[in-house]
Amino acid sequence: MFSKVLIANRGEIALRIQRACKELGIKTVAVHSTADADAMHVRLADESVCIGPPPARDSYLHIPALVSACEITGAEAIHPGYGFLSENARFAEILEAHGIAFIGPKAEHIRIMGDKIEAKRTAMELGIPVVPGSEGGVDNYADARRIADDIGYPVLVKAAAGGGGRGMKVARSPQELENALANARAEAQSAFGDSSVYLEKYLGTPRHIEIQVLGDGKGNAVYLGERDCSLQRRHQKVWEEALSPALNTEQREQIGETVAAAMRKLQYSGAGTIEFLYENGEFYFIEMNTRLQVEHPVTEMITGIDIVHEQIRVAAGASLSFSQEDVTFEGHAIECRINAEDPRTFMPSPGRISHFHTPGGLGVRVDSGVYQGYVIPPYYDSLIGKLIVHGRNRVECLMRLRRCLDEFVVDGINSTIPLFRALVDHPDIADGRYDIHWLEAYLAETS
Ligand code: MV4
Repeated sequence: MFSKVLIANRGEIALRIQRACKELGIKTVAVHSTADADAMHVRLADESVCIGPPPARDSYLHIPALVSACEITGAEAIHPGYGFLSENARFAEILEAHGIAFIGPKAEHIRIMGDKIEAKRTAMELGIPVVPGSEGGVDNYADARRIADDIGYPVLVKAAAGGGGRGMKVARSPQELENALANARAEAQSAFGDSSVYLEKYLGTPRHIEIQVLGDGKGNAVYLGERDCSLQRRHQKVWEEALSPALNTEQREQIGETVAAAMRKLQYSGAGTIEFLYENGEFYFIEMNTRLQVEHPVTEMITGIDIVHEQIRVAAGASLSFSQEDVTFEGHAIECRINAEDPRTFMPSPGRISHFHTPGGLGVRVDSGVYQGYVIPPYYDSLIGKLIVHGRNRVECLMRLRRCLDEFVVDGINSTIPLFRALVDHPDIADGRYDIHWLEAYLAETS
């Protein structure tokens, strides 16, 4: 096992990883920009290193500064958290060349999944169901038209380097396809420096359901059930739950076994998430995330498995500490992302938190890196914390969530808490009746 780990991240996820390290008896090194000198992740770490000025590219994304920080402190491994360098295959390779362990998957797997065309091809070869579409990229209208005629309209043109919805264009007819193809290619080129695009059947009203997996790189892999992340705004998740209100046990076991078998074949190492669109009882692979995700706690709450412990153990060369038969799903969990944003316009709201009180009690978890008097800097994402609530069933979970939202106090800045107070009382949410377009439609209706 490692004796010292450097955490190349900030905020709530840096704290989350520190807690796992402490429980495993591992010393922690925090890194921070000059804007984060007063951050909680710096205060609670065993050691800290300032790695640069506020802009992320000069600090949290600055690979030489991170390698130097490891060499100075003697850290043997880096946990990248989410965002920043977490899905950068070159970073994983550079660390390996320096004899520093990367707490994450093999560089090869990060690279494959970073290219959505390669990811889809790999998923298909591994027996995972995918959205009907082009096999590989499409670079001219004639080919696109033939494929679209074959799969049927509407179709979606997607960027290979994409994700997060950028470079995505819908075409409802051959006439629209010509523009969609040109526009998607241009947008992909300017956003990612790669104009490669591919074609898919457009699914109109799916849910976003993702499966959590863990592998040890030696051919052992398990699935930890799914999360329903359909409630999003502009491709930002707002509310996540486990398990999905849309699936029954049989459907869950079937897709879970399919995904776990694929990960065994791939000899996947570490935590990963396979994202699906789910419509009319069918699963369609869209992407795989090769990192720890923001919403991992809902899975931890229903399984009792510490995903970060497992990531660290596996990166240190251990096998998974349990097998699929040991995994059970208990009750229901919901996560609300508390952002420093206006609850209607979602405009960022940095500044000083004058009062901060978090809810507590049975089944309640708050993962946050802020405190009363803390000043939220304007340079990074606006997540200030996550409220995660567990109940023996979904009804109890919602009752408890409503109580927690009433108890939560964040003063001095705007937060998204009022949005969640409205959502928790909405009949569609109470019934679990929502798809990927529900939240944007609700916000438009109630504006
Ligand atoms: C789709 C789709 C419909 N059909 N693919 C958006 C971001 C990217 N990760 C995948 N996305 C979508 N892919 C097909 N074939 C609709 C979306 C989509 C979406 C997906 C998940 C969650 C929210 C979404 C919001 C709008 C569009």
